[in-house]
Order: sequence, then C-alpha cells, then structure tokens
Amino acid sequence: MPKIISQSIPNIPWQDKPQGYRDVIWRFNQNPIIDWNPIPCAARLFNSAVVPFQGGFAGVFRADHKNGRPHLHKGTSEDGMHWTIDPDPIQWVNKNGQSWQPDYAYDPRVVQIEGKFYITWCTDNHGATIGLGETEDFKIFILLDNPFLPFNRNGVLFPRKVNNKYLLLSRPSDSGHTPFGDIFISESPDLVHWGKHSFVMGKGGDGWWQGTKIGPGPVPIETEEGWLLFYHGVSNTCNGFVYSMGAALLDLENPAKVLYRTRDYLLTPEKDYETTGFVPNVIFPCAALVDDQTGRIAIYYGAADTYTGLAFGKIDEIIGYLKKNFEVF
Ligand code: BMA
Repeated sequence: MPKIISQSIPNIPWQDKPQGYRDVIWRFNQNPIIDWNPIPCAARLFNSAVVPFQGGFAGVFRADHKNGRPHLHKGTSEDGMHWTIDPDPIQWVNKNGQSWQPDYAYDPRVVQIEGKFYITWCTDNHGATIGLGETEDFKIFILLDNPFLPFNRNGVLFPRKVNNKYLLLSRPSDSGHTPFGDIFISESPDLVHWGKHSFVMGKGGDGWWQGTKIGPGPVPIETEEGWLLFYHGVSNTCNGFVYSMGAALLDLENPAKVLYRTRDYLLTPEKDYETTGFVPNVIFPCAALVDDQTGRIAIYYGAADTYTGLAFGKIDEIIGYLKKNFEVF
C-alpha cells in the first residue's frame, strides 16, 4: 500500500466491497444516509464536507432551504453515517467579532491545517465566488477574506503548505450554470494574498463524461506517490448535465502537474437516489476521509442535489487502477 500522510481514523465509515464487484469504488448499501426534508427549514442536504473531530466527526452541510436558497449548517456524528444537523445555519463573525452572513452559501469543503479547520464554499460577492472561513471548535466560525473575485466555484484547499505556500484549487466560472470549466491552482503565503495561478487540468480528453467541465472535489489526499484528487466531470446531454466522479494523481512537490488521470469515470449516476431528485443525474463529491493505517477511503457525495451518499474505496486499488487506466492531456 502506498504510504498515506494523514491520520488514523479507526472508526472511519466502512463497508467491505461486495463480492464479485468489479470496480474500485463501491456505494454504501444503506445510501442515501440523508434523505429529503432532514431539518425543518431545509428540503435537501447534499454536497457536504466531513472531517474527523474529537473522536467522532463534524460536518459542514449544504442545506437548501425551503425558499430555494442554500445555506451552510453544522452537523455532528459519532459514526460518520448518522448525523445530527443543527437546525439553524452557521453564524459567521468577522475578525472583529461582527456578524456577517452570506446571502447564500453552498458546496463547502473542510480541511484541517496546522490544527485549525478551514472552510471554503461558494459564496456571494456581487456574483458567485469562493468564501473562506475558519473554526477551531465548530462553535465559533470566523470569516476570512475571499480568495478570489467573482466568478469562481469549487475552492479546495490542500491539507498542508507545499514549498511554504498554502494551495487552493478552484474552477473559474460564469454567473450561471456554467457550461465550461477547468481546474486551476493558486498559492498564498498567508491565506490572504493569492497569486501564481496555474492551470492544472481541463475538460475533454477521451472521456465524454468529462467533456463539458470539471471541478475539484474533496481535499486532496497526500500519498508518497502524489496527491490523490477526486473530481467531478460533467457531460452535456439532451436532458441536461450529468455529473460523474473521476480521480487524478498530482505531483507532490508541484501539484499543478498531473501524473495520472482516469480516462473512465469512477462513479456515475446509476441508483435511483442519483438519477432522480431535485436535479437528476448528479454525483458531486465534496469530502473524503482516509485512514492511514488501512488505506480505507470513505467519500461523501451529493446525489441528485437532494441526498447525501457514501462510497468506499481503498487507496492501493485506486492508485493501481489510475496507473493502468489513465490519460494525460
Ligand atoms: C453545479 C453546482 C452544484 C450542483 C451541480 C448540479 O453547478 O451548483 O452545487 O450540484 O451544479 O446541479
């Protein structure tokens, strides 16, 4: 097994691969783990981020309220599968302790860097862009400066500095349901000033499943072979966009360099809870837990912009698969 630079999560959500199953990623057989109308104010919880916290798990969830607007809610869980979701949205304060709430907030990612948890999400600043905040205890949430101008979505921080710089993946976009999208990387010495923007990888290639746009998913997983990045790839059909999941391995020292990238998707909408819902045919991964002792990975994904699902894989099988079934373009 390639060495993983992470933490031990003995209680990582897990289910063995079904016998005879051929692929490297498999679904939890009790999916979806969060169904319609999970809290009074919100119809749907999906595209959400989970991290190990105090022996259990904490999460920042995208909750689409019944007025149609998305907001972020905190959740806690002992086993990563059964969640208690705060009925009220996260209340942000700025560094001076003053309250400031975004008009809407969606698709969060959470990462622990040097003891603090950082949250990135799609926020509003006269148009969609990346929001950034921090918390140490999942009680007080402090807003930091937005890294980018509009329009941008899918901001994903790396779990450590590389060459002494914080790194942030993102997908520059337009103001609507963007019909294009590639993954870029930016760096910062202080999480305030961002620059040195570089292209990482784009839509297209042999796989039509990622022919319209792609965007980074969960926080990259550090292994001795490179950063394992799950991402979403989108194809355009006569019935609209279809969102699937792929993976790439990025160079450890220079993550703008793609070493391998799946030609075929790893997960595509197949189950009813993925093909039917508020937005049909969406698999949108936003978090991956990894246990460095066993190499087990648990991926949290939004299904059909309605449900939260879990999928599993093992690091050695995924990287082995990537090395055999890849393309770079
Ligand atoms: C994207 C984002 C995601 C959503 C997806 C499918 O543009 O808005 O939150 O899951 O579309 O609707």
